[in-house]
Amino acid sequence: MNIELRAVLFDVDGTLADTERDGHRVAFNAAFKEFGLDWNWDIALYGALLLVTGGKERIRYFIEKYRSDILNRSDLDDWVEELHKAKTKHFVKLLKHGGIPLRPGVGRLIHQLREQKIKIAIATTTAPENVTALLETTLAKDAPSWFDVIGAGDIVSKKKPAPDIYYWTLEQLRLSPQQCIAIEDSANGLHAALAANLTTLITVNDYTRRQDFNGAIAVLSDLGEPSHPFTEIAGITFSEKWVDIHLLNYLKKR
Ligand code: XBP
Ligand code: MG
Repeated sequence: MNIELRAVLFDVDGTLADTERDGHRVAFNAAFKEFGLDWNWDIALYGALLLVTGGKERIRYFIEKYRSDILNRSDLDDWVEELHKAKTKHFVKLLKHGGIPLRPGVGRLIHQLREQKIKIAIATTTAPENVTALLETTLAKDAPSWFDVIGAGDIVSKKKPAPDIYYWTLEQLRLSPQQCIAIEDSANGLHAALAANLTTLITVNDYTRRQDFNGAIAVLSDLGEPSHPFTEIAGITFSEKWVDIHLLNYLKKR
């Protein structure tokens, strides 16, 4: 469909930066320790738990599956909320102290979109505090204000793979899905974006590489850099080897 690109909707975790294995997972384990719990989400277990989006929802799933004895706590909802707040504190601290870099091509594309007055938005399951910390520690102190819309966490009740966060973000942008493109890293994220009728580009990571990305316009290793070309994994092949506005417009027209 030949409608000019007006906005790019970025997922966060796994897309802007590889935040799960060495970020969120480490923060969850630090919160468990702070709460005196003997829980430890190792890399493999966390990969399985990642199929449940949302940190609070992930904790509850873990309790239901592995610690059902806790289910009869009368204050379970509040306790999970407090545990997740502690995790978010640890994640933000981790970003501010060790830092997790943007993935290849992300900073370059964001700057190019801004220069060419194409709107940029965030549509993520993660908590808003995490988005702010990631943008401030990887781009600039005022980077959150660069984004026309930041749709994050509990702003919607149904999280990915439900399309709600994409519907919400499109409504705030006052744009139709046909005027936009989504960039995601996971099958949950792809399902959410496709259900909102968005053309969706996938860049994979170690946790999502083997997932089913049927319906994506293309599946790439990352957004690429002139010095670090991307690898095509599925979908169309390109002469260009890094994602820029020209390539995004080409993808939208397919
Ligand atoms: C990935 C998620 C999030 C993070 C953890 O979000 O599912 O839950 O794993 O962050 P994205 P919270 O949509 O950016 O891929 O603990 O704040 O939920
Ligand atoms: Mg993601």
